[in-house]
Amino acid sequence: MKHIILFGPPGSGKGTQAELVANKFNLKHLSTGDLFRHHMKVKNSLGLKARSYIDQGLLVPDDVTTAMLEDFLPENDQPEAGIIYDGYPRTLQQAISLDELLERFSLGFVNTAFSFCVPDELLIKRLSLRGKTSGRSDDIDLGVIRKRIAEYYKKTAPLSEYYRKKAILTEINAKGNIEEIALSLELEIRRLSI
Ligand code: B4P
Repeated sequence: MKHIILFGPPGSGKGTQAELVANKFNLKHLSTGDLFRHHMKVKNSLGLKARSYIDQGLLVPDDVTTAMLEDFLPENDQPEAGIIYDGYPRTLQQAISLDELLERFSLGFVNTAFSFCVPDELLIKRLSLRGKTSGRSDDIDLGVIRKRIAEYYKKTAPLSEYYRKKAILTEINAKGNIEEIALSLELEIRRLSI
């Protein structure tokens, strides 16, 4: 089973590209952001907890997020060719937990991690634009958007080093249009023969 990670700052296009890659390569698309939004919509206790962090632009604590993944993995050990992770891991602890869970459930290992690189001004532009139509509370307030970007640099950017040391990091220039980025991602996946 293949395991492909996409990480990058908010608005870098992870969710957009994960969906395209999942369809192209018959992968299951796991978006922790979408899972949280589902729990928030049905207003269960996990959703209420997640909302208190997401609305402030903060990451949801690792134990809450990893518990959600622990439920997801055993239910998704078939039939697709693998999983594309969109927004998980987002901290070093989550990266370690993912490796441990894959081993515990005998699901293989992370094959590659793509780091999406986009300048901050473009992130702010994309997210503010989405905020006008998405109804997402975390896309509306400029202060919250900036907080999310700051959280990324503080907590998620160090993942580059973690995956570089394992020799599975590929940086993707995610400044262009959606089709150009999708094509470069597809070529990389084929080149790496994942
Ligand atoms: P996510 O749902 O992952 O939201 P995101 O970071 O904004 O990225 P998303 O994938 O949705 O957007 P994309 O860049 O594709 O997370 C939301 C929140 O949940 C987090 O802030 C955090 O609080 C919490 N959370 C989630 N996972 C967590 C974890 N593991 N640990 C702790 N907390 C967690 O797209 C953005 C916009 O840009 C879209 O409108 C899109 O159409 C547009 N766009 C994309 N690519 C473009 C391109 N090339 N050109 C022009 N526009 C483009």
